[in-house]
Amino acid sequence: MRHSCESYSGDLSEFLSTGNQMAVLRDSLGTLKGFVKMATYVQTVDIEHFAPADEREALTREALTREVRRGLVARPRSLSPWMFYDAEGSRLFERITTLPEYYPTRTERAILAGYADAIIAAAHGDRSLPLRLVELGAGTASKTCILLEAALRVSDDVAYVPVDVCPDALELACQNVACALPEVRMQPIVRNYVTHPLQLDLFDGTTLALYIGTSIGNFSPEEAQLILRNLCSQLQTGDAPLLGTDMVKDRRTLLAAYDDNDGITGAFNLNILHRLNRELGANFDAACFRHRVLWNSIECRIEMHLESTQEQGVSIDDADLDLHFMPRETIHTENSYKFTDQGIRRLLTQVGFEVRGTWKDSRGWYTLTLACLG
Ligand code: AVI
Repeated sequence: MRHSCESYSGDLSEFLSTGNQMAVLRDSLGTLKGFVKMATYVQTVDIEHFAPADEREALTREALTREVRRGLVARPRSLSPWMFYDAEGSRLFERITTLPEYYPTRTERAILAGYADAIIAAAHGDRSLPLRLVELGAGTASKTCILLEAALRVSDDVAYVPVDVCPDALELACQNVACALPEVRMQPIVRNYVTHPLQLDLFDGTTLALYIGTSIGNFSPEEAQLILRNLCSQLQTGDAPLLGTDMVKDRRTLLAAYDDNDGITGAFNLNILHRLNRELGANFDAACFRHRVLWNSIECRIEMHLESTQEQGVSIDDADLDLHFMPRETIHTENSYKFTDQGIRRLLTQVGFEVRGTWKDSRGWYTLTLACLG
């Protein structure tokens, strides 16, 4: 930057990165008026299928109603983990990711920080081609910027396609990336990639498909296969998926990660009941349920449940349900599968991928696996 009242003979564009804008204010005679204003980069992002808020609310209520009628009448009772993520649940999840006991987020971030250049080099062999990063379940994209920065170090044509069921999360992801890395072209997609397989535009370059954050662990092996098979069908030779997985480790560490001392994960679990009170006119007394976590070593998964502490009746008016809970009866709310190297390899080869590279932390608690079409 230089003093605005002095003349400048150089080329002002040298101050700008690709795509940035600058307003140069002059009077009608063309004399520089005394200051140069640099505007921040503005990118117009079309969020595909962005339904109006009331339409989205109605769809969510419908899905909630369907899910409570299915899950709370069945034995054993269960509710699907997508129900955690209303505004309050998403806020609580963000807090979970910073808890000392919840190691997956910071471990994955550290692996990305250490190996982002190596991952990009392995995924993007031909640097002359444009690079597209597609991210399933993008959330706030806080870790993705590490990879996007590495991508920008080798290519000046980088696109980012965050895919998420939640338009608010997508908007935040776009804002975060646009602020930090304005050179990246953004093409967000609102989609439930589990129920509605992704349909990517044809791309003349390399696609790196990110499925990180160990989100795959919240699906059964059959569902996980289906998600990856759908992803595989959208990729071309030379493209690569990058999968983040939490690994099997000692039981104490695993249990603590889902049952923290401050009770944040408990509040996250119980929020499902508050959500049903708020959105479906239910009358759950959350104080009469407790957060329960167990390690299922046969299925290789952490399970979260809500356990009724007493005999009680609950009604959910908008779903026309009257429920009766016995003491210690549970609602199964989440599975979080943990992986082994063989398990990851098996899952990927079952759906048509081959492992191309793996990156781990020093304790081997978490793995990032880059694959390619087999
Ligand atoms: C989003 N998902 C990968 C988290 C997990 O670890 O399974 C959700 C979570 N549930 C409790 N704590 C975190």
